[in-house]
Amino acid sequence: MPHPMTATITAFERSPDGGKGLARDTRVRWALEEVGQPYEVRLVSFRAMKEPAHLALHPFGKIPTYEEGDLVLFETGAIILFIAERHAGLLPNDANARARAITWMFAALNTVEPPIFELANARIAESDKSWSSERLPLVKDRVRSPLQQLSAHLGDADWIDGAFSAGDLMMVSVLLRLRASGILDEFPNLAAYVARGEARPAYKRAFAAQLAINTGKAV
Ligand code: GTB
Repeated sequence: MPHPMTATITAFERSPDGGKGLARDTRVRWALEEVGQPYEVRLVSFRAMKEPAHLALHPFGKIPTYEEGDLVLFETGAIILFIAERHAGLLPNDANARARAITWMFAALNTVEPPIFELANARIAESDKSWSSERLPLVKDRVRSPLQQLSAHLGDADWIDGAFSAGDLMMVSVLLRLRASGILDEFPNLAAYVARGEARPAYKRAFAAQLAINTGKAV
């Protein structure tokens, strides 16, 4: 029997990536693993996501959601910030360092992720359009632009601002999606940064848990 305050998150019943860890529940699982909190998972089909029961949790009909007691959250930024503020391990104690870590979470979500999301859309949803191949180089350059600056900022540091934080967790989660495009490898220090994130035991547990759902193998 789970403890009544054990959080429940939602995830794809069957992720389109087949368990590569690219769906956004992985980053929430990772945050929960970093702070050592157990969680339950409720799997949702694409159809159920748009039905009233799920829309009552997530007004935009997406995953992941986060339920803990009476509290229901959506948006991975809000969920991970909630987890990081509630439990030790993802935000520094110093107030300014904490504010900077949160700034990097926003940078990942508002500056780095949008062009990466757009590239995924261009490659998948627009690939059959006559203008797709003409547009793609432009979309890729929009991805590269913040990465050049991020790469210069990171330099040869392990993490973005001192010790590993929720800012790194979010940034690595966002950059992961680029691997298949080859663009991540254009920035060796960012590729190594992502590999460092993936090597963390908490990430490995999160990845294994979502993979198990998509391959039907118990963790
Ligand atoms: N801004 C929201 C957040 O950060 O929580 C975005 C949530 C979101 O887009 N969720 C997606 C979803 O529910 C799943 S993660 N989509 C279903 C729908 O819109 O109907 C996006 C995603 C989906 C699939 C892959 N993949 O298979 O590679 C990768 C990422």
